[in-house]
Amino acid sequence: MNQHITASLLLALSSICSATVNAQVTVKEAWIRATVAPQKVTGAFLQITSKQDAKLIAVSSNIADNVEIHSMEMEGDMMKMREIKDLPLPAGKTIELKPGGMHIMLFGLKKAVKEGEKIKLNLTVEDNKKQRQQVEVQATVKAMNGGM
Ligand SMILES: [Cu+2]
Repeated sequence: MNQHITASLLLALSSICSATVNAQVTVKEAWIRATVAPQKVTGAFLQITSKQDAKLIAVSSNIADNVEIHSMEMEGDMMKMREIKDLPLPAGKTIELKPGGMHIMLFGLKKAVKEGEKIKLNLTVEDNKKQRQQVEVQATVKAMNGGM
């Protein structure tokens, strides 16, 4: 009887532990560039670190119709943005998305985003076992030149 109770307790504990193990992605310094009314596009920036090899495969936000991950690459003399389908997150390495570099782009904004607001971003991260995890991030809206 006692043994049975111990076993189910262990089982319960181990499922709690595996839930914690999945929380392997940390996001810091998330911010979004403020917009003025007619503007339908803006950029989001953050620092993301995964404890395991993983990749960022999607970002969404309830204020935008479509969200893409972009890289900036030189093409001749021009900097060009290109959509990245998945952004590799090597174990333990902090990947920085910042103005002039890789960034998240929000299209079809449903409203202007104002300085000081908090906007929710949902990140989908897939590990090398194809297990997906949702990471919810609160990004702070900063003025046009904030953080540059
Ligand atoms: Cu872009």
